[in-house]
Amino acid sequence: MSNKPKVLVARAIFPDLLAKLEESFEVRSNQADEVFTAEELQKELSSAAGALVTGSERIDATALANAKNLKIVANISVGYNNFDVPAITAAGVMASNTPDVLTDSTADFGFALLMATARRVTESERWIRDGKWDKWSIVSNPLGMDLHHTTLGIIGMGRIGQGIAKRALGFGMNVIYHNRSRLPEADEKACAAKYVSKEELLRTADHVVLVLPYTADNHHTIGAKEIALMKPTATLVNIARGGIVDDAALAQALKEKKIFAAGLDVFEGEPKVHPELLKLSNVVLAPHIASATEKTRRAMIDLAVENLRAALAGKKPPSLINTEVFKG
Ligand code: 8YV
Repeated sequence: MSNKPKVLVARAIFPDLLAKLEESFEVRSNQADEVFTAEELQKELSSAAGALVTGSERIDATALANAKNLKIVANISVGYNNFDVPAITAAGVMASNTPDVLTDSTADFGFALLMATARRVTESERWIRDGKWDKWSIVSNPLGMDLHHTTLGIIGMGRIGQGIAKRALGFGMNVIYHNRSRLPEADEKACAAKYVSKEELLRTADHVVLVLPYTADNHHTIGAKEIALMKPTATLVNIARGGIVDDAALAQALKEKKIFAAGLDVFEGEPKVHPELLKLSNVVLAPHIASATEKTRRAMIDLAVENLRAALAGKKPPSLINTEVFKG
C-alpha cells in the first residue's frame, strides 16, 4: 500500500506530465477517450484526495456524494460551468480553474474564426476539393466580407474579449462591447473599445464575437430574436460555450441568409453538432479548439497541477474559485 495521496486524472493528459504526477501521488488516470459516466465519476471521487477534471466532467452534489477525502477539483479549463460551485463549496472542497495561461491562444483563435468566417476560408477549400474551381472569376469566386475598418462587437469583455479587441486594433476595426459590467476607463482605453447595450451591439456590429462565460442567466442569450437584430451582412462567432446560442435558431437564420455566416467552436450538446448546421455552407465549424496549442494545453495542465499540489500541501491554490473553503 502506498502512502501517497490518491489523485484522479479524469481525462488523458500528456504522458510526461502524468509520469511527473505519479512521482508524488497514487494516480488513477482515465487515459481512454470515454468520459466517465456520473456513476463512475462518483465512485472515482470517493477515494480521491484531489482530482484533475475538464469541462466534460460535471462536478455537483451527486459526483461528490461519497467524496469524503477530496480536497480539490482542479479544472483544466478557464470556464467552469461544469462546476456546481455552491455544491462543491458545501462539500468543503476547493475548486480551481486555469485563467490567463490560455488568453492569447484563445484570442488568436477567435480572430482565426472571425477571418475564416468572413472570408469563407473553409468553404473555399471545400469548393476546390469538390473540383468546382474550373476558372478564376472576379465576380463569382467566393466573395466574403471585410474585417478591416468594420465594426467588431464583442459580447463578454473579460481577459479573452479584451485580447480580441487588442488584435482588432491592428485591423483598424471599430470595437464596441457589451459586458455584465462596464470596464474601468483605463481598460476601455487600452482596447479602444466603447461600451454599448447588447441591442445596439447586435444592430450595429459587422461582426459579433461571443466570449462570455456560460451561466443560467445567459442560456440562449443569442436566439432568433437577437439574430433578427443583426445586419444581413453580419457574421457571428461563438468561442464561448454551447448553450449561449440557440443553435437551432442560428441554423434556421443561416439557412434563410438572415446573417452572412457563423463561425462556431462550441455547440449545444457537443460533441454532437445540430444536424441542420452540418448541412450549411455558410458556417465554419471547429471542435472546441480555441485553446488548443500544445504549449497552451501544457500550461493549462501545469496550472491545474499547481492548484492541486497546493491544496494537498495545505496551501492556497493560485487560482482558487471558492476562496471561502480555504482555511489557511
Ligand atoms: C478547454 C475552454 O479546452 O478553458 C476553457 O474554458 O473552453 C477550453 O480551453 C475545455 O473547456 C476543456 O476543459
